[in-house]
Amino acid sequence: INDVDPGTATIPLPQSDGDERRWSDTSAYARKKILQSWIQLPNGNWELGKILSTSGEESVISLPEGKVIKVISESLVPANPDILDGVHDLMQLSYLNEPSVLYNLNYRYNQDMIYTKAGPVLVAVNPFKEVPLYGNRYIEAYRKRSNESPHVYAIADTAIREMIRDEVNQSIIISGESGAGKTETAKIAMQYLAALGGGSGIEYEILKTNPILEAFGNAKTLRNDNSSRFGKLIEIHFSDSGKISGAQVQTFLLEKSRVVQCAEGERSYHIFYQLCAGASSALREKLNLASAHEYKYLGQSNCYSINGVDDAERFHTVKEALDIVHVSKEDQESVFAMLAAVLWLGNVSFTVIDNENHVEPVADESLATVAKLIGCNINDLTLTLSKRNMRVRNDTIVQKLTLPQAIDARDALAKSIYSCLFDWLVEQINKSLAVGKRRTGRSISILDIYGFESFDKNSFEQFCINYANERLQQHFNRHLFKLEQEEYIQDGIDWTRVDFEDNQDCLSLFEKKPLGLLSLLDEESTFPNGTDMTLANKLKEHLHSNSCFRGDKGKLFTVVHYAGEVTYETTGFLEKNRDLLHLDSIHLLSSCSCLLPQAFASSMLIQSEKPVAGPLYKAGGADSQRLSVATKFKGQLFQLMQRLGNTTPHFIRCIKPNNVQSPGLYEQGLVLQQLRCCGVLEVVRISRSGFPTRMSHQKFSRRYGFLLVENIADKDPLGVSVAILHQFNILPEMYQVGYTKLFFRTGQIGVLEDTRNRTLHGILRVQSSFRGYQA
Ligand code: AOV
Ligand code: MG
Repeated sequence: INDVDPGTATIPLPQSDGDERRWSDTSAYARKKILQSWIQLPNGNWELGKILSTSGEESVISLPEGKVIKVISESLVPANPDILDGVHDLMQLSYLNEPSVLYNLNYRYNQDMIYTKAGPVLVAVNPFKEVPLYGNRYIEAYRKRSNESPHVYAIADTAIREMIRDEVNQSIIISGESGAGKTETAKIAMQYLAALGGGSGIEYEILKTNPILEAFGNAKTLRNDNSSRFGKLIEIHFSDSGKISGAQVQTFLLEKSRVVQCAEGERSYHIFYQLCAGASSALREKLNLASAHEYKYLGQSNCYSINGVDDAERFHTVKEALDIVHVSKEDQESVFAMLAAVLWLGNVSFTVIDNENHVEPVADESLATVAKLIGCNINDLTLTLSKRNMRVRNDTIVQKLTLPQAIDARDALAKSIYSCLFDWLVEQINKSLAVGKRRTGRSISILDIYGFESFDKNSFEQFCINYANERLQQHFNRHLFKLEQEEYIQDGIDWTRVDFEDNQDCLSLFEKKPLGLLSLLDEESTFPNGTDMTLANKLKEHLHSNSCFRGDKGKLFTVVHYAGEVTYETTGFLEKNRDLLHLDSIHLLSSCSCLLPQAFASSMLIQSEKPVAGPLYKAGGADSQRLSVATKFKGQLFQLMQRLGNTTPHFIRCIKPNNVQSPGLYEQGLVLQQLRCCGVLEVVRISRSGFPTRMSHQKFSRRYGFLLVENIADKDPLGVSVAILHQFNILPEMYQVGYTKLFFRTGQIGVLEDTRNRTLHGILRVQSSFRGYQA
């Protein structure tokens, strides 16, 4: 919310009622002053036209290419005077409508001004190229507050100041669709905080967590060449003196399935390709490492490289970063060995051993290498991949595996190894970052999760990712609408609470018990005979009347998310939700001689602590000792929201201007859809329909007091303020007097500011500073 900035407030605004979107909303007075209007072209895009004449029903408009058209006046969407082109804050727009917002963002985007404020929210439009906005010179300028252009740096700076001033922990919450720029934005915020320094190089270590976590947790998807496949909250701790004293990383639900399977044109985790491309010949020999093309897990998606990315070079960056966060060379080598083991595991093939189609792994190089790398007996590995021990009451039954079962067992093992490794790395990072062991000071947390995703085919991963985004959206809504209104109430102004539209219905669809998506999914996951089809049917049976749900044919169902509809296919849902790891695999992982048992113990504690009979997720539900993936995730998200709830949030909304990751391409429709679903316009609207301009009584009386004709010598700031308001005939509905501040509707202060300037310049009638506009 901006205090009045003398540089921008001199605009003689066509007086609006505060919230004009359409022609019909404007007053007759305002209409005469509107010179330009937005015209929607058949392709949906908006174009700016000059209003040549308007006579009641019809208006004549000239379009840029010289075309003159007639339109129904009612369809005109008022455009802002040119002087408002590219304002820093959307709240400054006289006419707040979709085309005006789109235009403003585009105008700035074309000049590499990718950041714009939307009231309290920072909007960041992904430039898909390097923009000259970062680095020490900029950091310094924002630190000194000599650069007022909206920026992530400014947000980080405000967070620091508010943390110190209010003694409250802060959070920077970054959201937006996949590929919109969240992870880059998070890094830019970290860069600013790190520049504060800490001592003992801790700030440097914090920055180095990025290449590590990205190598192991990011991958190329169809939406983003560097897509985060996990959620991340990094909490940066500060000492009382405002220096960085340490940090802690928390991660959420890594997409494990990518290790064994990914879609055409996508890649598995970067680190696999980096290892294959960058390992020294000594390491290659030690790990019996082949090239990426020789591994089946990497080969199935037909994509090995990313434009402009040198995997070998990245590998060295990752190794250096591991050095910096104190992962020993030995441990690094063990990590690489585990990665190689995963790759070789994917090459293990099976052969039929009897006439009931039972299989056994082929005793080839792949199998031998896996056993060697993870440090287990080759027979144990063979058994794990061909038989399953099941305990039924007090007996142990040995079940031989068929080919699909054996492949599942193999893939489950690969996924577990990888996810243990990931958790282990995070643990090592945290050990290294926990420098200031006593956490007495305050913290700033930066949240960067995977963005909302909608592909042609959406599975369990998208289901979880989009659910997380739904939660985050609620946090955003509640906070912005609540916060705004609380300030009014605190200052005692007359304000009728505005209820806001939130996404509670969609969240309830997920969370309601017992008939919500998550509960039904869990229930079906406990049925041994549950299949993807029975799950789909169950969802449709119980949820068909929910307005956020639609049952489609077969295994398909659609959820109406805040960001749009997504159709999910239940294939693999049950298996991924159960995330079954058989007893045999658990034994194998906890007994081999590598870093896995240690990693396994910490990351899979819940499972290994109480070995459960047979499939871990037991029929009956009641005595399932292990939480399903979705339920665990839900718990994590609740915890996260609680943690964030105790902080002062700063929101950044990343916007993706095109779907092809190209610079300079701004697709109106795509941007608009994101602005709409993120509620950006609504935030501005709520902020505007309220009283977005605030000024303390003191400041107001100082600034405009000299304009008064009456004697004010004996008046206090409040008295002076009221006198000013009267002298200038500011309509009572246009302002509110609070206990400490004056609150104004949009544009009101402009009149005063204008008079002040004219008086200061000694002229009564300034030439209007903007083109073509008659004052
Ligand atoms: P995401 O985090 O929002 O997607 P990223 O932060 O990975 O998106 O951004 C995607 C790509 O956009 C980056 O790899 C950069 O090429 C480019 N980019 C984003 N922000 C900037 C910037 N400020 N300057 C230059 N390039 C930028 V996902 O993780 O997929 O939801 O799950
Ligand atoms: Mg990301």
